[in-house]
Amino acid sequence: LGLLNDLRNALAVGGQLELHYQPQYRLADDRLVGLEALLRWRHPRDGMISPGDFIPLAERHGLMSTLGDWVIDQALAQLAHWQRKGLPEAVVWINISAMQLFQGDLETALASGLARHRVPARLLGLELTESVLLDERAGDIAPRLERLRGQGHRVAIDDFGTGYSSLGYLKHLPLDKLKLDRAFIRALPDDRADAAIVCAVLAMAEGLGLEVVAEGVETEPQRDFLLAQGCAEVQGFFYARPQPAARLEAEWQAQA
Ligand code: G
Ligand code: G
Ligand code: NA
Ligand code: MN
Repeated sequence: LGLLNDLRNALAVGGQLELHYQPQYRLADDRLVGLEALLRWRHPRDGMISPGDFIPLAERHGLMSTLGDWVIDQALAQLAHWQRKGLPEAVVWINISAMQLFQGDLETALASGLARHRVPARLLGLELTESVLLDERAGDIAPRLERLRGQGHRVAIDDFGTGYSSLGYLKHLPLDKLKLDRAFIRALPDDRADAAIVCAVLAMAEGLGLEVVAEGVETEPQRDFLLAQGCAEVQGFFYARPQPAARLEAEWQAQA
């Protein structure tokens, strides 16, 4: 397992892992209001390796806590840097894997990182997929989410609508936001079924007091449809790809 050893090495020596950031915009005024942090591995021999390929490896071999802690620390260091530069406030959202919830101590890793970097918890959002929420190894998730939100973090459901889960959890879990999966956005505005699903989710979210961000917005007609239906926020290639932090700063500063 060469790749596994390479990943161990990357975590030990540093310099190969990076976070890229994909902006999220508020449709009402086109302001950048959030950024999703996405892990990238620049392998010294094989080039960029997708997290879809190495995160499952990390999970299988007990490296996910270390990798997850690295993501938390890196995102907070970046937030602290942006605070010092005086950039407008935006929430950085990190992806939390199932392993991070049922191994290791996520609350402690977050709390010590926030203290070390002097960043307020409200600026670090947590994205969890439905499958993570319903993984029974994670135990009773509601009190854990309650504690994370008690620390000040915001919590979003990632890939909402694709998890084969009942809607009942929306009643019981303390949540802030739904990330509408890009599967429902792709064929907008023409596909009547997708349009109906998107409108229904927007209405439901409003009734539940949840925010919505639409993922995978790639075209202007998709954007126009979402705006017309009252979707608050968007993320996708139409606006921006995930990119290194430094590359974002000029555009972001310009809106201050
Ligand atoms: O960026 P890309 O589309 O290659 O991401 C592939 C998958 O990897 C996505 O499902 C994304 O959520 C996940 N991913 C990216 N970065 C992280 C991370 O820091 N932690 C976890 N747990 N998953 C991540
Ligand atoms: O599973 P998750 O939603 O975390 O996956 C996020 C990934 O989705 C990012 O790594 C990014 O590369 C990808 N992504 C972001 N915007 C778009 C988009 O507009 N179209 C497509 N096809 N993928 C996107
Ligand atoms: Na995500
Ligand atoms: Mn998603």
